[in-house]
Amino acid sequence: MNIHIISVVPDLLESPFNHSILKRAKEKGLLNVYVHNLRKWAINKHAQVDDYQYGGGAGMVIMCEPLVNAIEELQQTTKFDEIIYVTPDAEQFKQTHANQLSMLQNILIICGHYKGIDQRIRDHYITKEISIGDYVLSGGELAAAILVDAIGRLLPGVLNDETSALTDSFQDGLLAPPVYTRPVDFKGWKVPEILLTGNPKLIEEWRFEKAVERTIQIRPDLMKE
Ligand code: 6GU
Repeated sequence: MNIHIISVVPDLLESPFNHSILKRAKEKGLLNVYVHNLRKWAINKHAQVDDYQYGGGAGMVIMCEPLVNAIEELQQTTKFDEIIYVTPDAEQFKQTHANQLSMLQNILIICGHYKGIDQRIRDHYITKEISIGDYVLSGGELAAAILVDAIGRLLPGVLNDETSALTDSFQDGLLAPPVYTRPVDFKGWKVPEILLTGNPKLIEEWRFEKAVERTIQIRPDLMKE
């Protein structure tokens, strides 16, 4: 999968994909991430990409010209399945989105900054708008990094144990159950006996029970869904 990202702060996206699981995904050639600096398409020698908003009000808005030029240049070599704008005024990102997006070949993510991007770009180029939650970040870069992480780890062959994504929180609509490792007794705190029985059916039932318990307690809203 190829993920292109357009940003005015590309440095923020230097490190997130170069460690752990995503690093392996890149090394295996399963994921390519291309970060493009919007200033490359700036409209003048001051590297301008944003301007004051019509109607007045604080905050700058990313202009049509540089961003559209950037998008159209990238479109000349890549046919994007989705052009995603990450912004707090959008539908909230869920595991189902990650699952769906992980099946695509080429996606482009646009990071806004300041007051966002000119609405006309949203109207005519953006195919999907995603927020990562009900809070405001200073820019879309960290949100974009979260999308890439959530999507990248789902790509076939990325995780060592291919079934492990299936047991993630949310993948079955429930939070994940508790997990334990050695030692069996730490300061008198014991690992639940059932996990030591070696009985896969009993263990599976116990995990499901705990997942339901946890979900009811912490995220009752998920149970309704
Ligand atoms: Cl995608 N961008 C910004 N700037 N803030 C956010 C967000 C995105 N999602 C939640 N807050």
